[in-house]
Amino acid sequence: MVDWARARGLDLVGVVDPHAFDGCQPAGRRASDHVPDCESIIVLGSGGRRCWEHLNEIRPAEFADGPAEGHHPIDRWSLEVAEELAGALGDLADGHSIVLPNDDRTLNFVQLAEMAGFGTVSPVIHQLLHPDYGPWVSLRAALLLRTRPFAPFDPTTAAPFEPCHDCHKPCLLGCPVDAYSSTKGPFSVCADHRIAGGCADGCGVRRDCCIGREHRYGPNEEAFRHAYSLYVMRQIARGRGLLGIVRSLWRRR
Ligand code: B12
Repeated sequence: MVDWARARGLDLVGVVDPHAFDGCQPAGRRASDHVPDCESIIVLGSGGRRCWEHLNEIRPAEFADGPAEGHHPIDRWSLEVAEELAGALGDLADGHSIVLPNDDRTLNFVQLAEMAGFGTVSPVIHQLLHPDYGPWVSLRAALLLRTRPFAPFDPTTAAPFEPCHDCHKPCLLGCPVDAYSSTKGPFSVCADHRIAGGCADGCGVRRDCCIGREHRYGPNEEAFRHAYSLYVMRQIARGRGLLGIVRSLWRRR
């Protein structure tokens, strides 16, 4: 399954026990809200530049413009790959559901990724840090199954990875408005700054993390992804709220 997904640009694949995941999620954000008798969650993601390069090779026209309403080619691709995987699983995927990170009823993908064994959620910047890719990880889709074709990731078998423990935290200095130290929370501070034109080409916090710097997205990818989050921030600031935006992006084909 890993080689199969890798050939499609999604090189991070893991399996999560939905009972363990649901046990730490609020009502409305659980796997069982999508598939009541869910028995496994297959999580797909990408690290570094692989997914972007793959998509630009096979579908260059889709990246000619920046992000816009109803246009997120990476989400569309992720949905296609997850659907193909469900198809390949045949009867084992009967009654499945696919959840994307930008869906209106999404799941907490950062938590899912940690439970899938992709890395550790930073206690400093709250992003998932992969041992090689650091924060240059994008979480792409979750395939929820009513069967258990693969064993879920078992954290007791993995080597400990505590990336921020002894770090001098240069990431925090990468933010010109000190968003991660603000009592207002990172988003309002970050959003105010970015909507005013700050940090126009990328996130300094991500760039300054000690891990995975060689896997930083290329300029076009970084600009595209960063423009997407600015687009969402602007919509939130205009009062449309998160739900309205993600709903408008849903199942964009
Ligand atoms: C909505 C959203 C946003 C919104 C948040 C709006 C808000 N707070 O109201 C905006 C557009 C601002 C945003 C920005 C960014 N985001 Co964002 N975001 C999401 C998304 C799609 C949904 C979050 C959600 O509903 N979670 C489910 C609920 C139950 O969990 P929650 O903890 O209550 O959700 C909150 C947090 O997830 C938080 N959040 C969202 N993004 C990020 C990023 C960081 C670093 C942190 C600390 C928190 C955070 O906002 C949510 C709503 O309040 C997730 C994907 C996902 N489904 O998890 C990506 C996701 C969490 N974001 C991600 C990233 C990378 C970013 C940016 C760094 C992108 C960028 N280059 O600008 C910025 C960081 C901004 C900052 N200052 O820290 C990645 C994290 C990857 C990783 N390695 O951990 C994710 C997983 C997307 C992905 N497909 O990989 N994001």
